[in-house]
Amino acid sequence: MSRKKIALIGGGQIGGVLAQLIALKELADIVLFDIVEDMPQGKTLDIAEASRVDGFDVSLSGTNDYKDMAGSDLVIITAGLPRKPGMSRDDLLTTNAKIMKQVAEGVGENAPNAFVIVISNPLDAMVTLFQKVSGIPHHKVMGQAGVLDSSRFSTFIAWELGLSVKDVNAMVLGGHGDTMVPLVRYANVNGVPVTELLELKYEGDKEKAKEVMDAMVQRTKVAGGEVVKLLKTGSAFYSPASSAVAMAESILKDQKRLLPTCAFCEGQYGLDGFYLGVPAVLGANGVEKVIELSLDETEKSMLENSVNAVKNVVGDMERLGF
Ligand code: TXD
Repeated sequence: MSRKKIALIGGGQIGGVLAQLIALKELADIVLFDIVEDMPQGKTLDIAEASRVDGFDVSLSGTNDYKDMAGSDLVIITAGLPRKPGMSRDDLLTTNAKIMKQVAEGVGENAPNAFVIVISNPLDAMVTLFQKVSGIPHHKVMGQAGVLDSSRFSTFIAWELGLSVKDVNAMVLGGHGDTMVPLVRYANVNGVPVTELLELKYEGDKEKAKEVMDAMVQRTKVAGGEVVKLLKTGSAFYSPASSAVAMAESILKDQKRLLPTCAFCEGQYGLDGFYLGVPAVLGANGVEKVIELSLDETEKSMLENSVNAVKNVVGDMERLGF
């Protein structure tokens, strides 16, 4: 098996952690691109110099030239500004759309056969723009948000129940904004519904159990902002990197994991020709299938609300000329 190559576009906070995680997992050789001179070269040199200690055999290089991403199997994009306290993800639209357009041209020209995972915010709009400008087929272009939002939800559930997070399965659908849809009904711990475990914990007090679940759902929706507020100088970067690596691994190793992915819908969930966070099978062909779950009336209306929020941002972007 020949070695895989991953290009990381954006060598900031998330880009740096991505490079280190990919190296530790020996998932692929790494090219880290940024417009800032010397910085990606410095970061990759630093990570490479840990290779003896950590025992990984991958090649790492930093660059300011798009040509160096030629032949990449997969590209992960974090180029763009992160939020500052008080900002919504949508506030980043104009600045990051300009950056994403440049990036899409660079990737489209130099790595047209790669799979692409976009991380930059506002996520749903940035994935849409990247695909349109790069011309890379829809099934190869996707966004990372749902894996992280679901991991956050799972973490809160594990803390609340005092159980291992390894056994928690919870999924968040919809756009990567405050209208995201954590799926309460499907959340479980090794198959046991979380709603049931909460009722057991609160000795049959259904109201209390619901109150606690509602609070976890709410915390999940604003979890990105909670981190931004604490960090003060940027947004979450460890967990978004881990989440994108899980998606990359599923594609490069053809694992066929069912992961919440910002994927192109063609009729699913009543959406045609539109990117949204949905459960998708990720394998050697990229987004191999979008799974359409049955949703109850409340879930449907929450998802519709989220779809409208995404449509508004994408509409704003188009009105701005992107
Ligand atoms: O789950 C998710 N999808 C996210 C997304 C979770 C958290 C943060 N998320 C978003 O990722 C965040 O709102 C930002 O839009 C991106 C990247 O976040 P990061 O924390 O890594 O931001 P940094 O540290 O500012 O890094 C951005 C880098 C920086 O080094 C810039 O020099 C570079 O992007 N940059 C560019 N690279 C390439 N090409 C161009 N044009 C360019 N412009 C800036």
